[in-house]
Amino acid sequence: MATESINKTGPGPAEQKMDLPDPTSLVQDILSNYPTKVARKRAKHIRINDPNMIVEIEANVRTVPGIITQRGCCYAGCKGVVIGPIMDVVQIVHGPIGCSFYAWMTRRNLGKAAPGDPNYLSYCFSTNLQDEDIVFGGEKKLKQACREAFEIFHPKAVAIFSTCPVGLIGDDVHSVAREMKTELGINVFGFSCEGYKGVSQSAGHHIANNGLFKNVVGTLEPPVEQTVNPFRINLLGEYNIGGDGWEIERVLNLCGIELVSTFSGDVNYNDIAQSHTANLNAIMCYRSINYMAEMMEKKYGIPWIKVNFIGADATAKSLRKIAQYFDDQTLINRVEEVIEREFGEITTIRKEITERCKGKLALMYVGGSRAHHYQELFKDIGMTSVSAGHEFAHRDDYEGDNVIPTIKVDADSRNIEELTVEADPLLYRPRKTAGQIAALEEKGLKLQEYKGLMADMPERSIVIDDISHHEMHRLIEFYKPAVFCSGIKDKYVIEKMGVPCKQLHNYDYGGPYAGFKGAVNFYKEIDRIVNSNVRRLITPPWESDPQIRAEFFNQPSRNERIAQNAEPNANKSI
Ligand code: CFM
Repeated sequence: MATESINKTGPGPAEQKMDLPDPTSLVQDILSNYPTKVARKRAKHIRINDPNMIVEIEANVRTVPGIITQRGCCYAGCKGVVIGPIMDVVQIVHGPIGCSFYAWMTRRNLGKAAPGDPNYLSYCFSTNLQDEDIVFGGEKKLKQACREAFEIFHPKAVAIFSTCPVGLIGDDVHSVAREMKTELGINVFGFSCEGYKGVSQSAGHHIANNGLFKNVVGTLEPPVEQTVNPFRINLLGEYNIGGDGWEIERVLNLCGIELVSTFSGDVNYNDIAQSHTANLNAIMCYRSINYMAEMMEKKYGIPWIKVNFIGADATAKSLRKIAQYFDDQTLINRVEEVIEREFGEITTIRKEITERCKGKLALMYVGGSRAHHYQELFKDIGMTSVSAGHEFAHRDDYEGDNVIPTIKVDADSRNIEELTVEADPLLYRPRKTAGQIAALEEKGLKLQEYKGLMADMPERSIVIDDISHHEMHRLIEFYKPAVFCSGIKDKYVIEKMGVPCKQLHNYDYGGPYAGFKGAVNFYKEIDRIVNSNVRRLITPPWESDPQIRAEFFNQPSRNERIAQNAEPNANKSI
């Protein structure tokens, strides 16, 4: 019984094809509501999918002004997403207090420091720029903030983040960081991650990757006795939202795989500083951290593989992939034992929930990787992801990384620094020989490869990049999905249409959803959501008694009413 479930990988794209209606009329309908110029632009972001013949989709370009996008800013991607979760670095936001407030515990990247170790996640450090600082410059205030933070906390490192006004007035955060580094004797580094850079938070990911790579990675050599386990890996692009990273680590540890560093959930400065000693980089969120993986491969010789720990089948597959990479029979056996044991608990509940959920439709529109990853969880319980897309992904996230050489570099991307990386004369150590890599490829494991979202989606599903509320509205009317997964900006628009919305950014305060225990949590949550009767049993107040009546514009004019003598106080002036 267990074996049967373990080997099951869910319905493949071809099996799902039959159920899906032809969405051509839907696409036409969506576009016909736009002005011609907007329709022309948006048409390039909407694709009817064919996993066997992947077509080009427009992505990572500016949102059409006036359209409500779900995207965030460059500062959000750098401070909020990638650097923010590092627990023991004091992170000073150089800017008005609003920018700091926005990034203050709004993303559920959990972190628990070891007893006695600092954890600054709950703090909000800001230079609180005022009008006079904008006029006369804010560098002095920034230096003062660094000194104050050092005096109070004595952290290992301080990171400084630029916000829009800082970029506009030209404060040089990097020269301040250099000066403070010498003065305070700790690592101080700055990020030019002004909110307006690039077209979304994606630009901030890249800037954060560059900063961590230049200033932290490779700066600490761990004692030899700490590096004896050959199966030492970094987990890249895992931010411990709702405790996901903890569940993944539990499973990895059961298999005997040691986590050197997680970029950057529940992580310390020193973990990242010694991450160059790992023997593999396993990537969860490719979008936010692929730059780091590429740079570490070039400088230190660490290969990367794409993994996905979202979904029980996907977790089993990823563990097997890691074991295959290390090519060690003991590890392979242990991984199989762990999978068998963990599935023992999952199988019954999954079967029961699949009975109630199978055949239902899910739509998901999230940031840059979850719209792909979560399809595996839905497959686990027999549901189909009929339409999905990212807010700020690039073409490689959709079409696979083989299209990277064909991506046009526009003015917005040119704005972001591309580091030139070479092999480190002392620390470069290829983890696999050319012969070993060829042997792995022969067995089906290709290193440095991500196939993207479209290859995994069924034929005739719809993929939309940087979706608008109008498009979302039409999708819901067309598919009447059982659940729509997205974020807070659109959650209540969706729910007012009578469709339950599951937030996949912060999980609506739930989670973890990764790994094996996380998968069970998600099955139960989705079962509760899609099989709840609440929406069928009540009529929402705006349907039975709308406050603004749609007939308003069809009312007779005042003169008409007077003529009809329909108004009792017709002669009274208004
Ligand atoms: Fe990567 Fe993320 Fe995501 Fe992301 Fe984000 Fe996020 Fe996200 Mo919200 S790093 S791209 S910038 S998986 S915060 S933890 S949920 S949009 S899909």
